[in-house]
Amino acid sequence: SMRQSFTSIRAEVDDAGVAVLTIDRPQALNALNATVMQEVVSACLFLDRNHPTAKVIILTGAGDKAFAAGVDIKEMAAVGYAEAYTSSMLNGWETLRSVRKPLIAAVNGYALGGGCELAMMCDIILASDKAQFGQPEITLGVIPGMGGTQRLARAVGKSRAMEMVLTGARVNATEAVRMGLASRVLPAAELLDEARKLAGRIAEMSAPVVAKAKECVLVAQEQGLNEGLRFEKREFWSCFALSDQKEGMSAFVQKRKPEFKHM
Ligand code: CO8
Repeated sequence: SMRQSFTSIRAEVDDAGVAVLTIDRPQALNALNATVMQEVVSACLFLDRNHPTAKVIILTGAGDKAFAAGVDIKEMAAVGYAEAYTSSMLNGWETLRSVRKPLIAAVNGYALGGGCELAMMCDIILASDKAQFGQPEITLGVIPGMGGTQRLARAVGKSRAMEMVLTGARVNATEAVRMGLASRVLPAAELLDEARKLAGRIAEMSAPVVAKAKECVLVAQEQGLNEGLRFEKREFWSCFALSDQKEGMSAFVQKRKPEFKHM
């Protein structure tokens, strides 16, 4: 349960159905060590599957400097190839792909390397005016290993992704929004409140319909147009099997606010 004690993240769920997970290693700029990975993944899976009142998950970093300054370099430095390969190093993060509830990254500072990749695994990125995004792996003699070469290229296009991945150059929040990597820049002091507002608006919608909409947009990133359109149409039709579709449409006809039962 969420009562399990975490050592490297904080977790809370509010009455509006918004869960906030905070990576809590500010002294290491929230570097993603094995414990952080295990705790973020297990908290997300728990919230997704066993916590019906949590509707949206916000991921952020403790302190005012970093979302996450990457995978923990001190933990990774001495790993050999055989160990990295046989232990499927960093593969645990891939589990986040199975989370049906929306994930919002509230990027409050550095999102570098694995931190940038973790933000890109989320469905929406909100950036504070202090946010800095980058894939500095090349400067460490490695390449991005948590989806950076793939998701960054899809998010910002080949040429800009190449520049970032081949040089390690960082982009600030304004540039990130201009490139399409993040949705909005917010003053640092307002970032979490705005993320909660956004999450709260989504939390009012029908949870199964939100999950369908999320899955369809992800298919647009992962598959071709023909498959995507076919997938979308089936998901669209399937909404008519839900009581929330009847509620949403009859509320419109009756000129009242819908009250979704999330089923
Ligand atoms: N890992 C471990 N510790 C870190 C990390 C990190 N990624 N980032 C920062 N820290 C630590 C620092 O070592 C320092 O600790 P200490 O006080 O013990 O020396 C503390 O956090 C504070 O950092 P700085 O003193 O460096 O703070 P500055 O404000 O001077 O600089 C920077 C901030 C620019 C963010 C700087 O810390 C930095 O460059 N960090 C590393 C960024 C980076 O290269 N990230 C990518 C890591 S690699 C990765 O994420 C993916 C690898 C994928 C491989 C796939 C294999 C399968």
